[in-house]
Amino acid sequence: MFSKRLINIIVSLMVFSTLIIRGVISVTAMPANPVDETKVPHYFGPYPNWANSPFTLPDVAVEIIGDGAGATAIASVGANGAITDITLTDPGSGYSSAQVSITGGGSGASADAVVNTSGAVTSITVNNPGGGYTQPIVTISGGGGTGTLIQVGNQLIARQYATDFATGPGVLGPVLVVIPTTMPANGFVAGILYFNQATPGASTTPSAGNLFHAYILHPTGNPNEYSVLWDSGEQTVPAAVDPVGDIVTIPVPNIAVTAGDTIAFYGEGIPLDDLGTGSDTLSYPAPSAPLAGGILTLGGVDFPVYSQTRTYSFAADVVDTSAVAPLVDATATAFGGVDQVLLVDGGSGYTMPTVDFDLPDSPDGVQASAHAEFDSTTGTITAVVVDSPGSGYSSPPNVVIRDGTIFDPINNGGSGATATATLKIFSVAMDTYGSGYSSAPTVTINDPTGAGATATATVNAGSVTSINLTSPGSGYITQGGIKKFQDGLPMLCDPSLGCTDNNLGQHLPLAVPDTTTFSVANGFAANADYYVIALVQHREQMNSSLPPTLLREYVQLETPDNASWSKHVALQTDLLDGTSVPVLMPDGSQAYAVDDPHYLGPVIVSQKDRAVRIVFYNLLPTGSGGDLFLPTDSSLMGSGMGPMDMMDPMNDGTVMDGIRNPVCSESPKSMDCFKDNRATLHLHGGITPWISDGTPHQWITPANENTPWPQGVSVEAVPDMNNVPGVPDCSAPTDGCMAFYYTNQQSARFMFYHDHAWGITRLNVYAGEAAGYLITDPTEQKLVSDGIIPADQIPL
Ligand SMILES: [Cu+2]
Repeated sequence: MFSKRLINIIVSLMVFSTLIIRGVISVTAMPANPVDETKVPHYFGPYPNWANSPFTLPDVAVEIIGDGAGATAIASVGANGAITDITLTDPGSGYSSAQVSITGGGSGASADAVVNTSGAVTSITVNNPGGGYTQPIVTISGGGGTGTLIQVGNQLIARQYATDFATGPGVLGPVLVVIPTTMPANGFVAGILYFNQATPGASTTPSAGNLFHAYILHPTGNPNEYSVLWDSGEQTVPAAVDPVGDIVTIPVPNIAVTAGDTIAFYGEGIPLDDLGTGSDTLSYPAPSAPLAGGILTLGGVDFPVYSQTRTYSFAADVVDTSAVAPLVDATATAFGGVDQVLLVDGGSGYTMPTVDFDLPDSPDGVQASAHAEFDSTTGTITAVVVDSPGSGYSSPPNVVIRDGTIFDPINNGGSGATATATLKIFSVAMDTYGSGYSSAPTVTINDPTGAGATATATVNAGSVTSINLTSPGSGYITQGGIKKFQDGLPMLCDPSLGCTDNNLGQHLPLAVPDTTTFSVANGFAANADYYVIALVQHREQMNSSLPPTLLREYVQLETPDNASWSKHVALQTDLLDGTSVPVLMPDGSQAYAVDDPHYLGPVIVSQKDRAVRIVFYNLLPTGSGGDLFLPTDSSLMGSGMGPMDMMDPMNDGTVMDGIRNPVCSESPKSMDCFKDNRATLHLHGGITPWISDGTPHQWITPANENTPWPQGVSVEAVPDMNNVPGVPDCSAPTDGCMAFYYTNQQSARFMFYHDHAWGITRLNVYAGEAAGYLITDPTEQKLVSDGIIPADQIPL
């Protein structure tokens, strides 16, 4: 007899063996001895084993966090789940610092990222080859740093007046004020600042509620004339928070400025002093606000100057990049191919002219080639046509025009022809990479004759250059591994009493019998246990290292007899594509189960000499959705080709022929093939009458399946199970159900029931079509009552 614990161990071994089969174990080297902890797998030892499965969930994740973007890394895990190495897979860009976050099943690992903020120029890409180059010189400029933040304009303080008051707050007033500023030679404006004065002073109102536009102006070169580089749009001075007032910043999208540029505003709300000092320029009345991209002239008709000495609390944040330079300049050489050949002298007397160029300057360059056109009467060269420009020339190659070739010259042939070549630029090679770059410098290619070539530089500043592992930690799983013994066992339980799940949501449900339908009281010769069991396609998570696995599982259906305690689970068919659809009964109604489907359940517990009667519904998906999700060798007898009208496949001895590409392995399957969703029940080890054995030819397809062979040739109904009130009639070949009668005329034992369909039994059982089956008897009960075997029994 089997105690509950023993049954769990047996069932767990079945689960475990399935898991082992699922992962393809790859071992790079054999362990040196049974306790060699450095190799895998290492069964039953203190360390988990790994199986390289593409289906497993990742465990160790390395994330690089910082102000840049794009840096990625992966971790390697060694013995005891310690991290042995972190490899940078993408350096990313834009980082000034970075932290490394390591997450997963283990703990204690940490690492530092090294960020290169003083970069080198790594490469230069030519965007346009140009032409006509004879002495190309590459200049690399700029790119040296992030600049210095400076503030230009006036002090941001409370002043005599909180605002001009030509108009009331809320009306954009006719005042333009240009603030004198000291802009750097190179830089950009990052923000406009003003003081929001909370107390009105000598004004009628505080700053709040007034409207204005902020501007960045660029002098045109004409006296008092400016172009408008940037317009903030209409701003409303907010309510001040501080009792005196606040400095307010208006963000500016890095508008490039140079010496002479300045800032201005149109409107009111900016505090001012009118103390006979100050150098701000006030224009009043200025009837309309300047427009972005427009031109304004101070003192003109639109912006008359109002002569007063004033100072407004208005300023700008400017990033000064004029002093920025790389620590060490990078240098580079431009290489190209022959652009044109210019004939200097045509010579004379040529009969078979050839053209040769010098070898390229770069060792990986390609020699250019050309041919000459000539006047056949005078033998004078008229043109040299470039056939192939070659590459790797840093200066134009010499051009030699011969009669005949260098190896086979024409004696006393033509002479005197000379020509020169020019280059187009194909590449720029770094000679020295420099240092101290934080942004890409400008690349220019200068030449006395050529033009048009452009190039851009790439720098490595701001990239993560390496990751230093500071602590290896332990307990991590390498990505692609399966960790064993990490999940609780699914425990056997009676769903009518309640089940407790393991950490994966699993339990092993008992089937709960209907003891009244087939009973002496109902006119039958003997009492029997009756179950309605269905087969469905369902996902269940088998291990924390794996995503849910697609399975074919048995489940006990809801009937009037068990409806009082049934969990009323609306069954879903989980499809290979990740979607789910409702499971329907043959009549099209939703199928309900007493419990969720669970791998290796429902377990039937029977008693010796008391029959078990089962109505089995095949509720697998139909059509191509019913094709088995496991690889199916349809050339095996019974698993593919139907019994009639199929030609033997042609053996052409090629990878394309019918022998090697069985027609019934195609999806969707041909109508001539047996369906993959055939199924039956077979009580393994049971003494069962042949009509209920579930022989290989006693399978059935789901109702509504479109097939010439809806059921196997030896399907037989249980004679007294037709026309029983409340019991489905499974006598038709297309009803999708079958009836079974198990005698249980055997002593106590552990068995299981599983699929037996012809040609695909092995695959169906592997896919999950198996569940436990026990018989108990009085002998076993006596052993329990005598204390010989444990009293820890299956609840009955
Ligand atoms: Cu068997």
